[in-house]
Amino acid sequence: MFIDRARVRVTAGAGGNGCCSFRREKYVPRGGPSGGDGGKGGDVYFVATDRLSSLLDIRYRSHWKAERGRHGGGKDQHGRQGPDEMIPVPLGTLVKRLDSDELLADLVEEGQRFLAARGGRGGKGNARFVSATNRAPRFAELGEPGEEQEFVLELKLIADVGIVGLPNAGKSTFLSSISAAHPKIADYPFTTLSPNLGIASLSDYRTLTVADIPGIIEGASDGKGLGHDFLRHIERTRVLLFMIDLGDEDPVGTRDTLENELARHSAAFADRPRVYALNKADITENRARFDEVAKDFERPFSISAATGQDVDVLLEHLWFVVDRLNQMQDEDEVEEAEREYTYEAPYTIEETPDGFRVEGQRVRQAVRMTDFENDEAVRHLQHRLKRMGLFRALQRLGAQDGQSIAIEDIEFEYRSD
Ligand SMILES: Nc1nc2c(ncn2[C@@H]2O[C@H](COP(=O)(O)OP(=O)(O)OP(=O)(O)O)[C@@H](O)[C@H]2O)c(=O)[nH]1
Ligand SMILES: [Mg+2]
Repeated sequence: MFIDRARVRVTAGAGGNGCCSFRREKYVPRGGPSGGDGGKGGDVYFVATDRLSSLLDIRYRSHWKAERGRHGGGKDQHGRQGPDEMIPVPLGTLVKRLDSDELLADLVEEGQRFLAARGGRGGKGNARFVSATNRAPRFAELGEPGEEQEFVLELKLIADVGIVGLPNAGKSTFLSSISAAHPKIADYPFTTLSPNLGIASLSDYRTLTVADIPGIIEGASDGKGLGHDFLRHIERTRVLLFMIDLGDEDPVGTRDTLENELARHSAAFADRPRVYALNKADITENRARFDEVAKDFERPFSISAATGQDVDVLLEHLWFVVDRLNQMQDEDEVEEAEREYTYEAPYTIEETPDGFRVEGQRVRQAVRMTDFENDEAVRHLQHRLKRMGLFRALQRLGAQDGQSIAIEDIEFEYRSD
């Protein structure tokens, strides 16, 4: 089964809790704090691999989780980091945000990764909170929860050559004659229901990846036949191979139909080089028509996908066109633009009917890592928020004593002291 769209939920590992403990040693009357830090939770990544060719595996497993970090221990023992979780996806996978459809990543190279959810930070043990004013802190941080995200994955095959043609033109027959792929072949229209990829081997270790897609008919872009959605699989091929049956009653009309449907699907095809193959030349009547049909096409190739006749000549030409385009691209490749860093305030403050709501990664993290059962931990949180300038900012906004300050799912009262 070929699956080219899938929804997936990922949950990164939570950080381990920091430990609160004190040294107990013989002959040392009062040992200092010795609670170790929790380990960071595992991250979740999407990783592109050429071992997969569809998103089928993701369909079967739609929720992926990374392990949490271990908790810190006494005697300054730090918890182990949770291992990262790698989700393998096929080359050509687009990662989009579920709610907005925003494109986040386009994984096209073997091993390319995208950080899908970040593991939570490990909580600090009490040993880390020793200060001049507090030599024996009796609290530790909790581990931060791991991020949770939902994505839509979409696959766009990556091939050098995309074959377009009416149903029955012989597209799948051609693919099976040049590669080890075994697409279904039959003498009825719409035999191919989903794209097939094949790799053709030429001499000297040269290869071409070729995509065979379902047949296109007039009106495909209005949903006729199998529609035209599968055309996105050849959106990023280097060359379009038009496969036209030499026995076609109106080969030029067929080409115009194909052109029209391509144009209606995407403007991306407009400047893509085209190569024309007139197929089924093994049939005697077809061979007799070749000269007449050929004059309306730019440099057409006469082939027989079924017998393999002149298929190698066509392949060499395709390779030549692809290779030239690859070289041109290498020359064009500009230096990757330097990444821009924008300053982001650590939080935003929004007025609410009974006070203020504070949002931001750092404040959220601080709150989530606080053990609210422990007064000392809560005081530590207040101290951190103060250092982030939060109380001064609230004051500037006119916060009054007794007003509610909401962060994440906790609320506290504002006091101006
Ligand atoms: N004589 C002859 N028959 C061919 C040739 N190529 C394909 N055929 C036949 O044409 C019919 C259609 O071939 P397919 O390869 O399934 O055509 P397709 O373009 O993939 O068709 P769809 O998947 O339906 O779009 C089959 O019966 C093939 O055996 C050829 O070169 N010569
Ligand atoms: Mg087919």
